[in-house]
Amino acid sequence: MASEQIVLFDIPTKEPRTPWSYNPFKTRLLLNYKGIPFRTEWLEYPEIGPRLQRHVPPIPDDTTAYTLPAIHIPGDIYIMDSLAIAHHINTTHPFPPLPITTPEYEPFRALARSIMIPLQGVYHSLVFGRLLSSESQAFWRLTREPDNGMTMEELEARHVTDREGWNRAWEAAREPTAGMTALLAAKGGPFFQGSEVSWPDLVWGSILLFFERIGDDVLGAFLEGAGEGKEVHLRLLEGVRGWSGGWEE
Ligand SMILES: N[C@@H](CCC(=O)N[C@@H](CS)C(=O)NCC(=O)O)C(=O)O
Repeated sequence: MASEQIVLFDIPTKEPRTPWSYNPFKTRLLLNYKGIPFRTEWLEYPEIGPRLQRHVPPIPDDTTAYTLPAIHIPGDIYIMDSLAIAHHINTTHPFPPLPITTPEYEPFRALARSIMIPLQGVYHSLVFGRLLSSESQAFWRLTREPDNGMTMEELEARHVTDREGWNRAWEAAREPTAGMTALLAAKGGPFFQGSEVSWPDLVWGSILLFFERIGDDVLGAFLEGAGEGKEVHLRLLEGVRGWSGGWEE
């Protein structure tokens, strides 16, 4: 019965609604990889706090108290945070296995951070301009504009429209991208552990899906920056793509 299914709370694009956000993508990939039936409940940014606050404690000491992904498991269990969800699901559904703390985990996290930080101006402005509904756009003006110290339009002008700004962002991501390529290729691919899937695959796969959802220009710039290494990222992307559904109405 539908009411007995797990519910994944995810942030939609504007109509027609599709997933795009990389943190919720991790849980979507996880549930599909584990073969767990679920349905999607879409929450625009301003709806996240009001929907979750009766069920989960806020994130301590953080200006953002409630985030997605979150899931609702029949029996009235709510879990917020992609990693907490992954640990819980690994306990309730040990098969197929999904090792989380692999030897790649810490170097992977550091590389992913170093890739994403210089790209923030690119993806914040393009998510705002291309993907979000007007409701979520209004929320981003209140939260991401102070974060970036400028309007979304200024951010886009500086990091996307201005080709020098665009090139500078991708250039800064190039070295950690080379590190990520080496880590992903180390055991022969398509996954970080070779033929076995582990948590970093779902996280990195989510980021590649996110780039793709923003646009061919973004995924294309990433792959160009990866140079000859682009094939290993494309193999991972195709390796996780089959787990990216479950939202279609
Ligand atoms: N550590 C968290 C991060 C989640 C996160 O930051 N989610 C963003 C969407 S990608 C969010 O919900 N932000 C809410 C807000 O900015 O108010 C996880 O992996 O679950």
